[in-house]
Amino acid sequence: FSQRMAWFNDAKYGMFIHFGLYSQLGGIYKGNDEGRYAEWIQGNQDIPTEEYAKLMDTWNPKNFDANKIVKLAKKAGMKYLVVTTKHHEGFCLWNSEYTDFDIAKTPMKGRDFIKELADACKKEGIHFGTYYSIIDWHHPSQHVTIDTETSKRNWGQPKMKEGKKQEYVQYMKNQIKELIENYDTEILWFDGDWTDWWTLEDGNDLYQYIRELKPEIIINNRVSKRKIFKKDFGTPEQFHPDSTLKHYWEACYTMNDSWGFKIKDKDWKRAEEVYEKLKDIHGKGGNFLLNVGPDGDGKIPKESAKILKEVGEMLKNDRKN
Ligand code: FUL
Repeated sequence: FSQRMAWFNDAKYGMFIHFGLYSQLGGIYKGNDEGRYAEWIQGNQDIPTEEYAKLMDTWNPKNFDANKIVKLAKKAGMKYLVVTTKHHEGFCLWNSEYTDFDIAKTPMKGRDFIKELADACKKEGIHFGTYYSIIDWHHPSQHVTIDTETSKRNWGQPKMKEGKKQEYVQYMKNQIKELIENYDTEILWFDGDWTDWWTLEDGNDLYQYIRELKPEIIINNRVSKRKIFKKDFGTPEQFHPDSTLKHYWEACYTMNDSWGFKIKDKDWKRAEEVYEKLKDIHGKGGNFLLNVGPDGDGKIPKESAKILKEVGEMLKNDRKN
């Protein structure tokens, strides 16, 4: 186990990328800017799935430049990258054989952002990882019900339709196999484990399935119930432990307040603050996964790029001294 984890433990600092259909909205839908996380806009603003899916027609991030992004990560001193291949919205950034809700059915057809990133990483010597959400607001197996207390639809807890779970688990397995076989992903970073219908046993089973497909892959603890499951690494989010832990862990943080690109969010952390966090996390034995949210055009916000480069400079100076 520790051998398998060695590169990850040495890598210490990585880039998280949140990108999807939501990126073109920048947190504003039909003039409404409600909601903290821009990648949650469908849920925050209760947009019906069919209506939301129309965003595919206008999704045209033609300036998405994987080489540029990976070079920026490298310059920032990062050693690995994790990209949202499918967030809660269910849209796939790669050309998947198992769904039409993917990049191949948008104006970007002919391109495959996961392939582009995987190739760019290989070229630059950056380790490549993939985020994959267990909850899926688009897949027909799941539906969002009305919460009796609030009378609002509960997007955080989609329900599994009767008799549909096996079909969906197979869908996940098929897609994960694609990510492993076609893109050679080195980390599977799951999310959405909190949903009621996903059990510890389901998580263990999926973990075993992946381990057999690619023995050396690294899988985060959200593959199962994160509160109980700690393999291969823990995933504190927007906080980190104040001492060392017995298991591997990686703290993920946003650079402003949202993961997905959000026009109105100007609450950028200062480079010094990011640097301090990084030092603190590393001192406690953790990894640091720092997020960027490319905009609707596919570009990394200039504020993020600036912070990343500044922190990169500070790290370079550390090495000199
Ligand atoms: C959370 C998600 O709900 C957020 O949108 C984000 O992806 C964060 C890293 O994980 O659970």
